Amino acid sequence: IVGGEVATIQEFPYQVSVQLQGRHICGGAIIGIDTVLTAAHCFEDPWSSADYTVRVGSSEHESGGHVLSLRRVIAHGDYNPQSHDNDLALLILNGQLNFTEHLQPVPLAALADPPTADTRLQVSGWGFQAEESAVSGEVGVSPQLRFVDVDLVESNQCRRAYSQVLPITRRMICAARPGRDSCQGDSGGPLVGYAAEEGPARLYGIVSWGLGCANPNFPGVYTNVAAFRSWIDEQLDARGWDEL
Ligand code: 4AZ
Repeated sequence: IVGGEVATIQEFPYQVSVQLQGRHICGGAIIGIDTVLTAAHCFEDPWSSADYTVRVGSSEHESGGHVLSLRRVIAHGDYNPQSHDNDLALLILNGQLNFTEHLQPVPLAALADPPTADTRLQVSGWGFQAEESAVSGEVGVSPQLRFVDVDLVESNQCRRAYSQVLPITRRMICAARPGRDSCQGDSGGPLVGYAAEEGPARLYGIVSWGLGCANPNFPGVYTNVAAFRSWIDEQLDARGWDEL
């Protein structure tokens, strides 16, 4: 998270750290009693699901809360690592979560309620606080969860920004604000929005990709969660039958 502030887990109780062999690699969001939504690109490497865990209920990725192993990883079948299209995966946890003030699911945004310029958007994670961290490799991820406010970038504007780079599909949404962005290590984590003054956070996006971090020419690009509501429901329904 670039240009943000330290967050408590009570403020982002759906935030999880996805870990490979005990090291933070990605964020994720709790969406059900045993279900986490994250990015498919977090699972590109040829590791088995036994090598991954998630830490829930803690604002520190290295301590606190609970660590759970994965029963199953369901990456989207049409995920394209070159175009970043369909960049999402469901993680089915081994065991059920006990919801507390530190640990809560976040409701998914609906296609009928797209974000607007007025939607207050926040992205959270343990990722790099500057793009240069990626180059020097010295700073690395933040020990403490951080968050930042961003604004929706209208899709045509985002498409123009990336016109020489990659297509921005309807399955992506873009967000930016000067000096503020998600960055490496925030991937898979939640972009939530508040449609009204009061009212619950909704999960609008999953941190997916972008050229650099807080580059004024290139917004952050997020998987458009609302576009995958039926895919998510289908996976979770099918799972119910499989496991009977
Ligand atoms: C990454 O490398 C990454 N500024 C994540 C988010 C963004 C850029 C890169 C968005 O995982």
